Amino acid sequence: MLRRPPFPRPAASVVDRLRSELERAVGPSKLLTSEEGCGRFAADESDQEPVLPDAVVLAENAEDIVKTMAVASALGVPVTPRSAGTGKSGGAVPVCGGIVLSTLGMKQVKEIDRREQIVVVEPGIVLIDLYRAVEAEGLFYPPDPNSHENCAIGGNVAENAGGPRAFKYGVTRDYVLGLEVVTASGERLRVGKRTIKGVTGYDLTALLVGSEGTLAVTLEATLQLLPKPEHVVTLLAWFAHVRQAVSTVSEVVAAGLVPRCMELLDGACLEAMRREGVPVHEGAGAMLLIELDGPEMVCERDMQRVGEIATAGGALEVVVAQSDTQRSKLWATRRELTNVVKKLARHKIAEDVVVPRTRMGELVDEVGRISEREGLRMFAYGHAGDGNLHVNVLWNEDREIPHVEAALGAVMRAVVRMGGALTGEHGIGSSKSKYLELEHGPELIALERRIKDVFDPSGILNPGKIFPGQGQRRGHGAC
Ligand code: 2HG
Ligand code: ZN
Repeated sequence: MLRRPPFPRPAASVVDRLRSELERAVGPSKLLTSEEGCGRFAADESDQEPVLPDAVVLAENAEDIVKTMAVASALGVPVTPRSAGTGKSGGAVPVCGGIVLSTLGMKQVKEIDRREQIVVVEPGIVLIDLYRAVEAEGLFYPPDPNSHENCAIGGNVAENAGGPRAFKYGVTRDYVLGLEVVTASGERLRVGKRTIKGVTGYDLTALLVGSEGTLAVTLEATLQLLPKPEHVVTLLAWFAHVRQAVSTVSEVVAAGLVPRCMELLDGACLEAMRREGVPVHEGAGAMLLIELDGPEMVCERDMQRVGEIATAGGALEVVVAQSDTQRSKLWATRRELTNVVKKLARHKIAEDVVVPRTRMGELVDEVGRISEREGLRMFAYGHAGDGNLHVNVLWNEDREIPHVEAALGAVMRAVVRMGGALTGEHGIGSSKSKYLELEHGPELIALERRIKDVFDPSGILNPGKIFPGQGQRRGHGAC
């Protein structure tokens, strides 16, 4: 785990008042203040150091959120909004202490409209339950951050989650039509629309999606749906070299084909899978997992073409999943990858950098060079269709930390040099805030800080995230 200097926390006298005022506002059954209770809300799924909040509010409805924000705002205490806590960038870690505001108890599907193809949900709904609800109506919600069994829509909205299907279907922001939110001062607002078109005024919905809980707390999201695809086919292509796999991705795109997923695993990942007993083609140094959806005849035709392109690109073998069970197995293996890699060392960091698709080979080579130079095991896998790769760094001992820091910095600089982005789907959070300036530069960051000030003048909403340094907080618990 990488450590950082601690942020200042609210003073003990403020914490006492906070706890009693929260108890009065939401009631004791929705409030946790014990070390054990709060301890469950100290970390997310990033490698960021856990920080104990002073209080946890288990919101069950919009009123609980409004009341919590009113108390926090009056006392100037930080609030870290949280739904399922599956984030990978430390977004839900309460780095300044204060309140964790959990919305996981708000799981309602409030409305599904088949004719308008929209669904209205609360922030705590877990993605798999959302899928089930809309699929029962013949509809489809495409974003899938590869953790649909655990993650909730509130976090997906906060981080603008992406995942394997983004190449064809885009990311969470592309499906959020409107939001109901509570601002830092406890004001309840609706932004956006319920229609496909609607360009009135500033697009605050687009701004709030991906704002990592720093501008407002989501109460409700109105999401655009699509008709459920008639058919899905999944194929696997094994290559000797990662460069062949990467150029196959570009050739598939150049041929005008639009698979819904194109996932790449490099040689180091395949090695890790072999060790876990997962069957991996002998001699393979890279793998592509490609999935197409649509009308059956189109899928079959396109699958044929993808197979031909992969073979022409040097694939050792192309295998088509023969059944739903086989498909699910392939995806289960891909989903487990993060855990498989985790077993290889005591510590792991998974970045989610993006480069132009055509430069992915360059990135993978650069990762190889950095890994050698710093003496660290590094892996690259992820959403090759989008040029969005999870560069992983593994280490065991604290003495390796300077090398880990050097490796991460080198990856971030390489990505920006190639015209890419620091994060494609996990957000900046607290883990990448120190690199923000590499991509955005000081003037843009100054403007972004002014936007933050407008929404949250005392800086109580998720301080210590996105922006480098001490965050934004100005309240009297001073962080
Ligand atoms: C994925 O694509 C997720 O599986 C998680 O974004 C990536 O933690 C990881 O390695
Ligand atoms: Zn991912």
